[in-house]
Amino acid sequence: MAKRALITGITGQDGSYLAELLLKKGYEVHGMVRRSSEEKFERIAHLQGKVTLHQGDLLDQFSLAALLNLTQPDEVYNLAAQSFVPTSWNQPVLTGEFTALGVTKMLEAIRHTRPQVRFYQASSSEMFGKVLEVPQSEDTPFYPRSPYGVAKAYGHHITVNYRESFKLFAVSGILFNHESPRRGLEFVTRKVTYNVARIKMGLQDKLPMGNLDAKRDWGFAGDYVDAMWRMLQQETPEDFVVATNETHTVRELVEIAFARVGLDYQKHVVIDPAFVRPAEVDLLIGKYDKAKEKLGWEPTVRFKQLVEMMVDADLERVKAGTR
Ligand code: NDP
Ligand code: GDR
Repeated sequence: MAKRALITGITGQDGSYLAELLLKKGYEVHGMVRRSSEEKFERIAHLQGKVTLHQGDLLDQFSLAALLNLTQPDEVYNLAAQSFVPTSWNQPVLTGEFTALGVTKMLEAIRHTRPQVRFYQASSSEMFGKVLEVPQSEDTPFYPRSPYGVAKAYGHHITVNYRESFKLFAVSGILFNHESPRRGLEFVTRKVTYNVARIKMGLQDKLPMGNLDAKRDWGFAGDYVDAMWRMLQQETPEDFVVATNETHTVRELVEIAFARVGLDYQKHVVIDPAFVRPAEVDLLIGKYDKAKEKLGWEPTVRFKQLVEMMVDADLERVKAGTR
């Protein structure tokens, strides 16, 4: 019989790639979606009829338990969250409700209705924040720098705690930044590649940016969802760092993106303090040795290739008049 998976956050970047991967592997895929006055499921439009969508919300614990009862999943991937770091300073309480307590609500629902489930929690390199070690591994202590990072650290620890307290198969993937042409427009990679395409097409001239010196370890989302799946196929539940072990500045990102369309970033990028954060994560670089050894996982797309893939996709979209 086909394995069944339930994905929260299926309408997000990672949810769409994970749904594709699981369908390819023969899974029956269920997704939880929030009710909205207008249904905007662009990222999974091509999967219509192949995945089953159910209304539910991380804030509503009974909706989670009901969904587990209804779908009887073998695996649950908890990808839903308020995931944009700057918003977490404007809406810290909501971020805590979704991104932190939401995890406990799901774990409680699993514990009481379907304890045999294998559970994946979307943890983040933002938990390392003001890093205490370079590069960062599963053993590096956390020092989050935003309400989002703090909320993710809670979600991480409660997942470990439920594994240890109730013997749940619950794992946490500490994923570093991962991007794709499906990335939300406000995140820095997509913001840059989309605006580069618009500038190239003569639709605007300037690109306002924040801190160009921040360094990130950027990978491809398609690679990272494969690591999530591999974590749930292990014999014993363990946590893993998923990264590329390369770090680049936002300035390099901007330089490569503009160069891809034959432009000089210095003529177009302007610094706008509105995009500078109250507290910054200056340097992230992940050590994925454990994932390589135990999961047989490695990234297939490197930084320059990733940026160019995104610029090319955005050029096509802008030419076609879509986003
Ligand atoms: P997105 O922001 O693209 O997607 C977030 C998803 O969560 C959307 O489907 C959104 O639904 C859903 N969601 C938000 N709040 C709720 C709620 N209260 N109830 C139900 N669903 C909700 O994120 P990504 O796909 O990029 O990331 C997936 C997960 O991985 C997130 O938890 C993120 O924090 C984490 N992560 C991401 C990394 C990255 O670089 N991408 C790195 C490390 C961790 P809707 O469409 O309705 O808004
Ligand atoms: P991040 O991603 O905060 O790392 O969180 P984001 O792409 O928003 O920022 C990366 C870095 O770029 C700098 N920056 C800007 N960022 C944005 N968004 N807009 C700008 O104009 C800009 N200028 C400079 C930022 O200061 C920052 O240093 C992402 C999210 O996906 C989280 O959910 C996830 O957990 C982490 O990655 C790992």
